Amino acid sequence: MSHYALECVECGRTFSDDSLLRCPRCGGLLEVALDYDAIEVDRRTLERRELGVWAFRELLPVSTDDPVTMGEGGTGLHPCPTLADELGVRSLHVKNEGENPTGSFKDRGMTVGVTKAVELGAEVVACASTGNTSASLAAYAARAGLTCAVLLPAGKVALGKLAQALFHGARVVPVDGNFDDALAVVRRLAEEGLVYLLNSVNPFRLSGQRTIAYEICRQLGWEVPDAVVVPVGNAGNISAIWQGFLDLRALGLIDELPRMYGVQAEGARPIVDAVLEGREDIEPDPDPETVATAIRIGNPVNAVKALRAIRCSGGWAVAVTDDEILRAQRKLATREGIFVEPASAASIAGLRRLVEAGEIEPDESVVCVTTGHGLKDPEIVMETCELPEPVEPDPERIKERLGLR
Ligand code: AN7
Repeated sequence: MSHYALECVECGRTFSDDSLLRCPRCGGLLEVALDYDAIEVDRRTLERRELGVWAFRELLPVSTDDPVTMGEGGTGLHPCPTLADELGVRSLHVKNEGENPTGSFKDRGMTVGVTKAVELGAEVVACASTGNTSASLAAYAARAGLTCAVLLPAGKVALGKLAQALFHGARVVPVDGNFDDALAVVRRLAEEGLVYLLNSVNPFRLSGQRTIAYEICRQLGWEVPDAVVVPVGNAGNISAIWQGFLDLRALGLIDELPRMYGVQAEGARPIVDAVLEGREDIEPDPDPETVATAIRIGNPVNAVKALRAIRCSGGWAVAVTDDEILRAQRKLATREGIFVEPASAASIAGLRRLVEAGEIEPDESVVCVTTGHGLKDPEIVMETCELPEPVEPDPERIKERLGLR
């Protein structure tokens, strides 16, 4: 007997065929449902292992001892007292996912998803992407010796991510359209059996991303923060993190659950609107736009799950402007030494709004998940930095320039 099944998030039926990417009965999304009675883990065992995705192997839906891995997870949970003070909360930690092998949280999903692809005998793996998914998949496919196909919204992917996808040898197709258009095409190719899909409709990938919650709890000594703030695009990550907390509680490793907060950009906010209007599904936005290209998504496929996570946890969703995002990005870099990409900074900008709105209270503890590294998008940063003119290597001139007299 396996320690997991695939469960339809719409009709609740369960299946044991790992090759499924939708419910064969109703077409709904599938999620990994762990059989908690079949899993034995305790805090001591987990604490003895080096932190990382595979430290939680009993909770991952694969059986191999030989995963496709590069040491993903084990990212820092950094206390940010200066920013906590400024934003008005008792404690703020940043879970910095930019520290993963390819620079984003996607690696947690890909190590599990690509391991499953190999197990299933896939030859071509594929995704649509705003950038990070393609960078991660290209790297893991290279490592596994698989052919990788990626569809990108033309002209809207940050330079670092594009360089990664190209350099790892993926077949890159820029598409005249946005992420949602590209995802629709690649889902079709998957249904025709031409590729194995590794977008966040893939339940195995999201299983790997649950380890963000597992790690936060372990790093806090099995204390659970009051609030977890997550940038939202396709809405897979916030759903996965919530499910991770549910897993740990079901296994008796934690007692409490956090409130989950989603943050979107003003120009791409279907989840925020659905939360404000109390709806259970979103109205797609055909024309999303934001400087945070990673979350420039108008029709998030995991919306139903994310809305459930936000509602069940007692959380909320907020939108932030591009200007707020860029200011938060700079603040995190200059006050705390943490360089993240714009989409990641949305969590910090969102926290400010949530505190102002009284959603998060001054005596509470908060974890913001910063999802990708600042070096992913050097161009956006250089637009606001001034590169000084060179001077001769003369100590006097240089002292003058540095203001050191
Ligand atoms: C840095 O790469 O969708 O809500 O195709 O790169 O789980 O989609 C990226 C998403 C947040 C949103 N932060 O996560 C892709 C892609 C960063 C991201 C998100 C993304 P989801």
